Amino acid sequence: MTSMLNKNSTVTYLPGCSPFDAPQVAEKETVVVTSVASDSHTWNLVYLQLLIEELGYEVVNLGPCVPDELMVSECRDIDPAMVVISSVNGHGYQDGMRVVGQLREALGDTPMVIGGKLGIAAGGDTSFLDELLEAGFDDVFEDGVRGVEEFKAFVASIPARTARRTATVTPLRRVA
Ligand code: B12
Repeated sequence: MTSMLNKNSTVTYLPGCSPFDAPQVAEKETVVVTSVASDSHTWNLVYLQLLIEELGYEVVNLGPCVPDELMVSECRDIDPAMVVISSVNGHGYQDGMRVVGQLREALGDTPMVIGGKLGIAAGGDTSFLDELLEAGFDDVFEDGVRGVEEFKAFVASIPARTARRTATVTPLRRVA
């Protein structure tokens, strides 16, 4: 196809319409969804992945039965905007207490939460929730106590990491 322009042509673009401008392209932040070492349940993780994607994030789902060291090393590599731990087998409290300090050491003040069925009292005994908060979680979502609506509110409250939320596309260079 012959070009409408010859090599001496000059093209005038409307302000902001030039392909040589540097557009701001929204880049989705990444959230890590993971279960803990003892827990083999998976649909809770699938559910959370879909929910968090709907909230506008990329999700890396580490899956069930994630050993502590793997969780920490993956989170360190990914440097996520948030870590969401889910456990429903009744051992989430113990697993969460064990791993949160290691995650804090690796990720600093990155938001991290845990939720699901963390004990075996079906929300009846909430005494351990404060311990999880004191150990380092930013929030704890025990079924029947704090649920998905509260989780959504938590996600909405996370301060945007503006430097990473928008990426500047390298301007195209004009070929002489
Ligand atoms: C399917 C199932 C299994 C399957 C899992 C297969 C698989 N690939 O996932 C198998 C057979 C392997 C299994 C094994 C066991 N299971 Co099971 N399992 C279930 C069952 C029937 C359904 C779970 C499910 O898929 N739900 C669908 C998902 C989408 O929902 P969900 O898991 O409930 O998660 C929701 C909430 O918890 C919440 N949520 C979860 N995480 C988070 C995190 C955050 C941040 C937030 C906001 C919300 C949130 O959101 C989700 C959607 O509403 C439940 C009972 C039930 N009806 O719920 C028992 C259940 C979870 N299992 C239970 C138990 C005890 C076991 C075993 C220990 C049994 C045993 N003695 O071997 C083992 C544990 C194995 C292990 N190592 O973890 C108990 C847990 C009891 C408790 N915590 O008080 C349950 C509740 C059954 C019961 N009533 O006793 N299980």
